[in-house]
This record gives sequence, structure tokens and C-alpha cells, in this order.
Amino acid sequence: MAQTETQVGDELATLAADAKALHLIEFWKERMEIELPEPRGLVKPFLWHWDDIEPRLRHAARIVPVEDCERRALLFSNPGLGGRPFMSTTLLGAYSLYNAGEVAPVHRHTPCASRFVLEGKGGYTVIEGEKCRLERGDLVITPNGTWHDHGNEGPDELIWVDILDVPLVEGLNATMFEFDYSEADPRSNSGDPVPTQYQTISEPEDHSNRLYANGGMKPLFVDRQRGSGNHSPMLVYRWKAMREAFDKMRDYEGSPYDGIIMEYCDPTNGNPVMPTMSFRAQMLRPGEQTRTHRHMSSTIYVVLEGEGWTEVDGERLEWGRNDVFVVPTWKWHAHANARKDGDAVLYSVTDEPVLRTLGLYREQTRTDDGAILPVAA
Ligand code: 1HN
Repeated sequence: MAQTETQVGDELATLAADAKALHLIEFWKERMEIELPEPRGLVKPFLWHWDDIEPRLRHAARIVPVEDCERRALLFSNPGLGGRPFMSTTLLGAYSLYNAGEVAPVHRHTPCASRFVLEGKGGYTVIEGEKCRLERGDLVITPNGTWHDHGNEGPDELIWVDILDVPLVEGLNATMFEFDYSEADPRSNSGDPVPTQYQTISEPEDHSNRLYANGGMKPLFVDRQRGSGNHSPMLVYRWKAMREAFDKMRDYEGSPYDGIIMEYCDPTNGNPVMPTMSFRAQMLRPGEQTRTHRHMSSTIYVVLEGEGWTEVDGERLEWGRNDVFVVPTWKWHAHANARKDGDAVLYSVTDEPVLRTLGLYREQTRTDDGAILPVAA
């Protein structure tokens, strides 16, 4: 005998109550949460103006002792992420400042990290015993699991932008931070490791660049597997080399979406320098405006030179020197150099390698008459 509507209603109510008590969710009630037609638009396109932040960062440098915080960083918080200290669902970023003579003690962690220097001539990071001296535009990487400490030996403030894959690693529930560094003390008779705040320098001056910054040539007498082996053996990328490369390429057409764009790579195999993030720099020539595209990856930009705008889903982010902005995944965007008499140069970090590794990467362009076309990638 067919059930009446009331009977079915009662049974569904019982099922709902039982499911709740048993920690189950009825799929047919939550489909909208799961079967998304495209990525959630939670992360907002957003720009942090250097002019707003610089005075606060310099003020923090006077009132927040580095001894108390270890890393003097103002973290970028995307307005779409409910006050969490993340720029996107995969990337964390910050402006950090270290005063003359300050040091930031050694630690290591499972997220991968990077710094891109904005100001100061005496900055350095020590990674696994290698001291990398840094100046404006230099990129230094601290791959996951590598011990690292920083310092500023210059006369002026050291300011850089940190980008880490903290939210990605947190999403995988794989976060671990360690602060208990120790190393053998040559003055101790036992030779046992002793806890210390900073690493002893064990590699020669300019190690990374001497070995690996010779484009198209790699040394055969050293082990390229430095550290875990899933990252570039070159730990610092100097701005001077990138700027010179741009100048040699300025007459090429470039990418329709990004102008003259270069990826920092592992010099031994051409891969991204770390498994989760790709680092890039691009030059937009005077007056250059790019075509619009969108892709399944999020990008953080830092403005190194010039001024212009990036239009994201119809919203214009107007940028200038040292500004930082985010283009969330799957948002239409195009860039423009506003100046007619100078280049604009953007540094960027994207989670694209993760998306590619997982087979999730895709890219589209939109023609002037609105047709959407795939971009072969
Ligand atoms: C970190 O390890 C550093 O080592 C800076 O300089 C900022 C922000 C969140 C998590 C780890 C550093 C960080 C960080």
C-alpha cells in the first residue's frame, strides 16, 4: 500500500533526527555546498597601499621589540576571509621590518617560505648554514624543513615581503613549527649538540649564486640534492640578473596576458623553485595593456617599479611602488602600465604548481566580443 505524504514526512523527520544524532549529513540537503559550478568567490581582489602601511610598520619597529615577536611582521588579511591572517586560501603574506643590528632567531616549519626584499642593504637570511645577503628585488627561499634565521647588518631598516604556503599546509593539516635548534659547539669537549638561537655559517660566501646562477650551465662536482631535494639548490635569486634579462627581451612580443614574464626556476631542471609556489617577475613596457584571462590559481603581486592598474572582475586595483595585491583564483584580470615613459615591473607568487601537480589547472581567455576560449597550458 502506498505511503501517504504525512507518513513519508514523518519518516524523513525521523531520518533527519537520527542522521544528526549519528553525525551524518543527508547529501540531498547539502548539495549546494558541495557541487559548486566554480570556485567559491570568498577571497576578494584586494590591494594594500604601501603609503598606508609603511608608517605603521615603522612605528611597530619602534614599539614592538623583535625579542618579543621573533618576526616583526604585519600580516595581510584578505577582507573575504573573515579576519583570518591569510591573503588567499593557500597563501599567507606579510611586510616585515628589521631594524639595524636586529636578528630573528632560527626556526623551521613545514610550510615553505620566501622573502622579496624592498628596502635595506644589509639584510640576510641563513638557510641550513648558508648566509644569503640580500638587497632590493632579491628573492630568498626557505623550503619546508630548512632551518632559517635572519638579520640586518646594514645601517638602515630592512623591509621585505614574506610569502608562505601556510594556509595550504594548514588545509592539509600538516603544520609543524620547531624552535629547538641545536648544533655541535666546537668549544665543548663532548662534541654534543647544544641549543642555540642562530646557525653557524658553514657554507662559503655567495655559495648559491656561485654554483647555480650561471644560466644554462650547472656544476657537476656538487650534489644538487641540497636539503630534502624537492626544491631548487639555489636559495637566492638576485634582482640584477632578472633586470638584465628583461632588458635583453624587451623587443619580444611577450605573453598577451603578462607582457615579458619570467619564472624563477630550479637551475638544474627548470622546475618551480619549491613544489607549492611559483615565483615570477614581469615587465610591462611603457603604455602596455594586457589581454584578459583567468586561471585556476591565485596570485600575489608586489610592485617593484612604476605604476599602473590591474582590472579584476571589473574592479580596478591601482598600484604603485611597493604596493601588494591579490588576484584570487578564477577571476578575469588584465594588467596595464599607466606610464608612457617607463617600465612597470611586478614580482608575483602563485600556487599554480600545486594546481598543476593535482591536474586542476586550467586557463581561459575572453575575446572582445565576449566569447570564452580555453588557453592551452
Ligand atoms: C615565518 O617563518 C617568518 O621566518 C616570517 O621570517 C613570517 C609568518 C607566519 C608564519 C611563519 C620568517 C611568518 C613566518
